Amino acid sequence: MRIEKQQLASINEQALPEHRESFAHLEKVLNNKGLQADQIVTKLKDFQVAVPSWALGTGGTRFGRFSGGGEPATLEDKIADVGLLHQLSQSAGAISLHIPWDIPGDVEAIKQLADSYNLVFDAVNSNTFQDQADQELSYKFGSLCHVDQAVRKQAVDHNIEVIKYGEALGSKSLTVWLADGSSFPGQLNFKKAFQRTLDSLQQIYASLPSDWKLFVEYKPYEPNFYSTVIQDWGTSHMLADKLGDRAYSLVDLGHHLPNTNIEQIVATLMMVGKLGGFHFNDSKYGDDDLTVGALKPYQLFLIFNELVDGMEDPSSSNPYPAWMIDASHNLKDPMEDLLQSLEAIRIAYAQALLVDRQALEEARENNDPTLAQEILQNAYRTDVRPLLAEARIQADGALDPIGAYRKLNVRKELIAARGAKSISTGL
Ligand SMILES: [Mn+2]
Repeated sequence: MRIEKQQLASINEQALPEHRESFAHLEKVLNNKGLQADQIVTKLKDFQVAVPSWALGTGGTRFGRFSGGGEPATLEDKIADVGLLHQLSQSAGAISLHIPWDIPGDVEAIKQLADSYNLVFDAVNSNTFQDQADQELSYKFGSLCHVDQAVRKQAVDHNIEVIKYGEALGSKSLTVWLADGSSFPGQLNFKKAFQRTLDSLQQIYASLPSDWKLFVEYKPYEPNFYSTVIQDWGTSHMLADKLGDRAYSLVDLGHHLPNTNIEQIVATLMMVGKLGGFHFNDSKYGDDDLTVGALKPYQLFLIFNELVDGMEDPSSSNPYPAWMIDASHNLKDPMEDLLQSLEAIRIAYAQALLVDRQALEEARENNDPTLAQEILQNAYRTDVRPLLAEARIQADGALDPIGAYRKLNVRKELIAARGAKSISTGL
């Protein structure tokens, strides 16, 4: 399904006068603070977040999965769904593929299809956390860390194959997330497991094209419940540091123990130029993979405050990070959920752009925590949604993406085209 430009324009028309009014008001408020609304709108238009190919279907839990209708069963359908999200939000201009769930058959046709929706291919993701039907050796006891050299080789070869698919599509990075670890004390030799993982990653890194980056993701627990080989940002950083200049850590919001100070991790990694990518989601307990901003929008703002600080620091050698939503939805329409996540990410980004960094630094130098809090919360408590809406309007998107999605009966149309029982590959 493709939405005609005219359809969106007529849906937008009704709410346009109200938007113009609230944008003009906000523009004035920001102006009084010495901020240019149009500059922030431009930054918002440039801020694109990748949608992973596995997020378009209804997610499940280990207790079951309640599929919705009209799910994309093929890579072509998934690209079409991300295309719709991008058309509505003008902020989902990239797709991140998971191999082997989404192996491109006809690469040229896939590239053309993505291009027709103005989508590029972001990081490719390997999968050595589950066994595939045609797989020779099992990953039950790990992949890159496995005690058996043959299993490690199979996992390394898989990652190299994923790089090849990514190269054909124009991707420039590989994300490695490992489930490797142990569920019982004594099961694994921690030191040997780390060394074997490093050795395997070094082999993958050696196959990385010269203009590519390797992202090492970390996670404290699950699916293993006693130890994870790459358990935290420090371990991920040790590996990235040993691998070389093109290896980076990747921060996934849900991959921390409760109440971890993620913004501090972000600041520290950017300080040493080693934050490569970022996965957005939200959680209350663990890797809940809930809608971004659903639970902790202030934490998201504090994280963006550090991200913006790192990105705007002229002395920082950190590359522009790769942004991706990494969430799974078992109740909502996945498309609506992704639209909510895209909005929450950009709200936090826009709020972080409002922070008066000079005044904040002065407050810090003066040991004035009260003023520092005022500065941060003044930015956080500003309703920046008219800036986001303006960015969308200027880019021919929807004034109200979810409203437009519902008015256009997108899900109903997708069910009509794909059936009520189509099931998406993935989690
Ligand atoms: Mn992730």
